[in-house]
Amino acid sequence: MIGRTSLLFATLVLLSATLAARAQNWDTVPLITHATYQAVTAQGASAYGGGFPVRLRGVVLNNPEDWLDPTPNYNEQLFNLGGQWEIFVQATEPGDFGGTAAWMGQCYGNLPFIGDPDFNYTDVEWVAELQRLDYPDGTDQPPLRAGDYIELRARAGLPFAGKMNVNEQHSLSPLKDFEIVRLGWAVGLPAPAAITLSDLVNAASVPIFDPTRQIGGERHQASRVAIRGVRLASAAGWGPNTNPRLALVDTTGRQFPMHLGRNASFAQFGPPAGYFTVTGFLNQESASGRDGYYLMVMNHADLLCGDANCDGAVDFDDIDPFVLALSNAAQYTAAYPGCFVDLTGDNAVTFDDIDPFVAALSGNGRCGLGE
Ligand SMILES: [Ca+2]
Ligand SMILES: [Ca+2]
Ligand SMILES: [Ca+2]
Repeated sequence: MIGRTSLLFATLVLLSATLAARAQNWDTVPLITHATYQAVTAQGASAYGGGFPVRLRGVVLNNPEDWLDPTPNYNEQLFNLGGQWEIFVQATEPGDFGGTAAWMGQCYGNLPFIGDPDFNYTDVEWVAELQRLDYPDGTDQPPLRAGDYIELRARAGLPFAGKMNVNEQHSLSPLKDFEIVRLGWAVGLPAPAAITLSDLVNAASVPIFDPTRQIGGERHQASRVAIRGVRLASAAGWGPNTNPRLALVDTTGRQFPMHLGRNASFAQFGPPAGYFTVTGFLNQESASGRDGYYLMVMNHADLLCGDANCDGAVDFDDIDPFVLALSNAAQYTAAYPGCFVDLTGDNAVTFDDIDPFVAALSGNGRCGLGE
């Protein structure tokens, strides 16, 4: 009898929390900028003190399953979070910049500082949580995708490894749920900032950290960049869901880490042999908050080979710049700073690069073809 009473009580507590969560009037909740939410101190810690709930708007940068595996996986193993789900949302409002990640895990109870399986979602509960997020307009409508414009409605968040995330603060209570409202379908990804590795790291490959977030890793955190003039330091480990990360390197020897997502395209297409432009967004995982930036690349199509004029497309406009690179390297570098169209990886543009250039041209810049 006591058991049934306490079960009834627990059910009533959950029900009242659910009703309270649903009762939230979001129209009166402040709409804040990502720049405000991601502000940091000079030491790299979160400087956000605005509290919750808040609303943030922006464009979704990744399909969640291209980054983390959401497959339900209830377990009680220490550190094993079971299914995980995360999107990055880039600012689009005038005057705002950067972006914010929204994360959920299935088995919070397996975190050592919790250590209690009562804090894990069952597989059924986890699927229900994800359904809410993946289908903001109902399951009869298309799922949330990269390029959708959304409002993120956060009841909670935590600083994690250099970012201020939206999350549930490791709680199963509906009072900590975050919600997604799809304001625009498939509006498209924001144009990437055109950069080189010198915008992210110094000559010794030490990350550039600016606590005002105007330059370096903070500037580009959770937002799209197109990094030109890079190759792989090594192709070892190439494939979906790279662990450890690969290293990008430029002609000066600067290095920067790159993570390839879970998308099968990384198994279908091989690594580029030479230099390329790569488009993705920056993540940060850092103990100090002042380093640990890396590039997130979600699809093989985000690597571009043969873009001799670095305009983001590989087409006939690249032929003359390629011929210039072949005939006069100094003039080419002056005309197209940061670009390098060595496609064979021997650090020179020679006749050997002609065939791979033609292959890239006929393949719209797809890397890993005919090299
Ligand atoms: Ca940061
Ligand atoms: Ca081009
Ligand atoms: Ca070459």
